[in-house]
Amino acid sequence: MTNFHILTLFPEMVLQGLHTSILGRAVERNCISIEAVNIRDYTLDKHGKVDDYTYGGGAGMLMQAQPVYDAWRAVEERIAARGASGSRVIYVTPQGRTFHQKMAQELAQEEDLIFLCGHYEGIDERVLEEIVTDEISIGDYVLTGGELPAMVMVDAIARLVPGVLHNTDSAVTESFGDGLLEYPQYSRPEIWHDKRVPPILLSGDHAKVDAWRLEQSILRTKERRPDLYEAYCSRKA
Ligand code: 4G3
Repeated sequence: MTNFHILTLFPEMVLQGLHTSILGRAVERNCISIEAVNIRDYTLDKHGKVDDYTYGGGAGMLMQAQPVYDAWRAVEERIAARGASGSRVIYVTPQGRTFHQKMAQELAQEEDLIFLCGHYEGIDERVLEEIVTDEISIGDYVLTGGELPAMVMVDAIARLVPGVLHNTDSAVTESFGDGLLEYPQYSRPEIWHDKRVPPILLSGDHAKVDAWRLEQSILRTKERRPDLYEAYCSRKA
């Protein structure tokens, strides 16, 4: 069971996206919980403002420290009421380390995970220094907010939490579980647009099927992701 807490200015966006399909059913079955906390609810500004200009000038606005800090405190208090504390706080930012499958596996072991989604040009550095334990990016591109990256990470982590996927080994067998890309897959019909399903897959010989799939995974990885292929070869050597 992992409890995801998402600090955001757009709670509906996050909840809408994450309560759909497999993760929605996992929430209903109490395998995970997903809570979105609206940072704006914690501002002390009478007009509900959460951003301001940056000292030193330059374009754009910055999220202020106070509402972010108070929203985080409220979440930490709820977690403490259940007897847990010191939860990891992940700030979703292009300045972070790039997210990958091993990070997802490690984070899936945590009881509580707090995601902090920034907007505008980011968040006042002083509150980040006080509450953030991990700065993570989903890749080298800039988005309008941290919500989509947080949703990407929650999805990647949640599917590794025990019970979320029904097929227990699909979470490990798929791409990156062993550092290789997935092999090609086929379903009915046997012939489509003059293309046949590789005959070995119809042979019923499970050992041969497994060997073929591994070979295809290796070929694909070598072709498409030479970086992953090199790492795979080093591990095997
Ligand atoms: C903080 C994350 C947040 C600073 C966030 C922009 C892309 C990613 C934001 C900042 C984001 C990513 C919001 N865009 N690559 N936008 O994970 O400059």
